[in-house]
Amino acid sequence: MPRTALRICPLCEATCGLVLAVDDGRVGGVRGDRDDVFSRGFICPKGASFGAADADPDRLRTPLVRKDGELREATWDEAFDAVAAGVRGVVERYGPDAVGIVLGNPNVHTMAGALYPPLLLAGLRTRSFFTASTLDQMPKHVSSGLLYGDALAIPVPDLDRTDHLLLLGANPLESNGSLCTAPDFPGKLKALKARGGTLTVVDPRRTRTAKLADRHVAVRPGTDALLLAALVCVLFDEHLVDVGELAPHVQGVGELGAALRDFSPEAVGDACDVPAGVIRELARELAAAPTSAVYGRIGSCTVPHGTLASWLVDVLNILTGNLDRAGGALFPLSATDKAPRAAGPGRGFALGRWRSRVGQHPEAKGELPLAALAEEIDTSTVEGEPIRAVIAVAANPVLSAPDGDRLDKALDALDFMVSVDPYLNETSRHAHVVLPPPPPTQAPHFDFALNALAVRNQVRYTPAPLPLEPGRMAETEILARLVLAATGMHGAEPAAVDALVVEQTLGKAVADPRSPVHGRDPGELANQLNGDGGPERRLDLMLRLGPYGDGFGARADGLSLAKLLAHPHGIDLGPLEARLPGLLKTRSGKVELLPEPIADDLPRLRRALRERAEGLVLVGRRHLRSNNSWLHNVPALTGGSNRCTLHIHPEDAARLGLVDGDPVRVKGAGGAVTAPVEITDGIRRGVVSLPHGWGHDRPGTRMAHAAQDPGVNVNQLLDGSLLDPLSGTAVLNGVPVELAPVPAARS
Ligand SMILES: Nc1nc2c(c(=O)[nH]1)N[C@H]1C(S)=C(S)[C@@H](COP(=O)(O)OP(=O)(O)OC[C@H]3O[C@@H](n4cnc5c(=O)[nH]c(N)nc54)[C@H](O)[C@@H]3O)O[C@H]1N2
Ligand SMILES: Nc1nc2c(c(=O)[nH]1)N[C@H]1C(S)=C(S)[C@@H](COP(=O)(O)OP(=O)(O)OC[C@H]3O[C@@H](n4cnc5c(=O)[nH]c(N)nc54)[C@H](O)[C@@H]3O)O[C@H]1N2
Ligand code: SF4
Ligand SMILES: [Mo]
Repeated sequence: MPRTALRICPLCEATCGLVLAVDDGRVGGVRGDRDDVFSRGFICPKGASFGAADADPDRLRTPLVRKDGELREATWDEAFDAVAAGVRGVVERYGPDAVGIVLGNPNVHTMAGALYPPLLLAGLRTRSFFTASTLDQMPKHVSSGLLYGDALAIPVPDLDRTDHLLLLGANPLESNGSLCTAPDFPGKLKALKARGGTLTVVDPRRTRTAKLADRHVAVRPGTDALLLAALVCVLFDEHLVDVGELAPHVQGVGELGAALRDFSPEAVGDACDVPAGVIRELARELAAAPTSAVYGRIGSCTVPHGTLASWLVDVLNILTGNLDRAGGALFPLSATDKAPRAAGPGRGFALGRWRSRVGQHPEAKGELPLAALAEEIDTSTVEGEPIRAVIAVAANPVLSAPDGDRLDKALDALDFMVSVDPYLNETSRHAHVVLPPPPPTQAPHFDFALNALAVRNQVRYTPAPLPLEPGRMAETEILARLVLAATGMHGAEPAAVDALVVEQTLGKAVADPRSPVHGRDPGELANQLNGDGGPERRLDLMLRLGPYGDGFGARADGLSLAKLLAHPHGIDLGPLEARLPGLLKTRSGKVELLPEPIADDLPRLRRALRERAEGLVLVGRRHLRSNNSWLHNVPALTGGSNRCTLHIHPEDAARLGLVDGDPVRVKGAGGAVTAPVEITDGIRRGVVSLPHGWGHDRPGTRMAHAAQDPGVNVNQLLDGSLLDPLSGTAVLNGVPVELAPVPAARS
């Protein structure tokens, strides 16, 4: 029978509500859910292709286990037997640090990815922990950790109410937004302009977002921290600093002004290629606007001074009195956050509690740089055990991280590797066991991670639109079994994993005098939990103990899973509200404006004033119909302008004798690739751009459509040595490259 089913889209951070037309176990049409309390019917071309992506025939249906060197279909029991033997063998022989855990981006888009990896990490107790964050937003975590004492406290621009948005290194018209969950980000920018607000975009490319802006500043790649420091400098210089109501909760304003004194607009102008006059004007506008918000993303994170730039974004919001107020940048409060606590000193945030074995990179937020994974596997000349087994969940670092060729070899030499992945791709082809999750239509959805970054507080849950096909295993169960197999409890019931979490969480809650369930019987509370299985019961638990929860009866109208299920289009929890000082966990109990690790990194920024590499630098780009490395197998989402071409300015092309469409050799520190030239004045002089996630021509993969137009792996140009030192984040933008025409092309 044809019917419709709701599903929150997992394909980007916007979390749009979709209405799927379902017939005979398949998705027909897809439209945006007009009744969704948050996305209000918005949908993009990726969401519209959700059915095609979901039904991709190359998605694996059964586990694969390597026998005699070859990956063959196997039963789930055989697969988990092999995982237990493989991981435990390495742990017992070499210790837990010899097992690397690698988590990729889609973990923030699945319930399983939120609920189980923390248990895997805690159970295995390995320090060899890597995620896509160190190719992405780790600088923001570090800056938040240092400023607020909480690496997860990330303020988001109040898109719906701000009068002035300064956006750096983000292209939400293609990406649909990041660290700022906002369905219809493009519409919100248009609405900002329609209500008389101002949009400034800082990007070396004239992106679709930049075209929408009142002003586009084509900054030189990698110099946002200098530009932002100069804005701060002007605020101090021209007596425009006004911290406003936040003043009692902020320390270090004076010290900050002194520390940034030498970064005047005149001093940074040459390095940034932005005239001093423009910088002064930007600063004055920020200060003069009734409300304003500064927001930076990939182009300001994955650069040599990513942490400083991320910190300066918040510093500007603070100095203009716009942090934590409507129209500025605010901290969301999601339904599964911990209930807010009373203000006061916290434990603070520590960096570098341990270091990586080979490169001696400091940990950040418990993670080591993903760019250092290969060396941690293939280097045995340094003291300590190399990584000999890898557990990869939703990760494709062979394409996403620097120097995929080296990682390819390293992964191939492992004693054991398991990938939880729907595809046999560039990374999972190295695994001894591949555990495929079901397609999204067979999985329920709740945004544990992204609701905490949303521009409006709201909560939505969509149960699985379709039942699991025979032979399928829910990803939550796959990960629960993986936790058991990897931690020496192979064979135990996966439900025991969830039951243990429930027991521990309730145990803590009843002992906490501030909890609404203080003093109650945990067993009785556990019996009250609803849900079809462990993951749903855990969701119910988090909702009920959360800031909007029913507290197991303490607040009659509060949230619970039952209430959420009764509101299939979600529940609006209102606009973002001020959360300071309660949210602060710094040792001082204040916003620490000039933390020591930041101050210690300023001399490096000062040196950057004078360093200006000659020659071309490379930046990335995203296409609306792409998603990192894994959607190139869906025909509806490929072709047209979604191609792996090298964007170059007409003058640079002419100087190098390059003709549109010709192949060009691009050389970087880590290697060389050949891609077709696309000449466009949408990019500034001196800068070229290649998208990431391409390079689908490796043998042993099973992504037939992607392999037809493989593109090249931009990250092969990197050797993995360039990192933002505070966060361990790879420098993926502003990378020096050389170009050479490919002679054969002219015949
Ligand atoms: N040069 C350059 N490199 C970049 C970037 C850049 O801008 N420029 N961006 C970086 C960023 S921001 C990120 S986040 C990383 C992403 O890096 P990764 O996370 O390594 O890559 P993804 O392509 O997002 O996909 C990871 C894997 O998840 C699998 N997958 C998809 N859906 C599911 C699911 O539901 N469950 C499971 N278990 N697996 C699933 C896919 O098949 C794929 O193998 O790339 C980074 N790399
Ligand atoms: N369609 C699509 N959507 C996606 C993804 C995708 O692959 N495709 N990936 C998702 C993921 S994992 C993430 S993290 C987000 C990322 O979301 P965004 O941050 O919006 O990502 P990008 O589109 O890469 O935009 C980064 C911009 O920074 C610019 N840039 C490069 N270097 C610099 C610099 O030094 N300074 C400044 N100011 N700008 C610079 C680039 O030209 C580019 O336009 O997108 C998510 N959404
Ligand atoms: S904007 Fe993102 S969440 Fe919304 S439909 Fe498109 S891919 Fe899905
Ligand atoms: Mo990302």
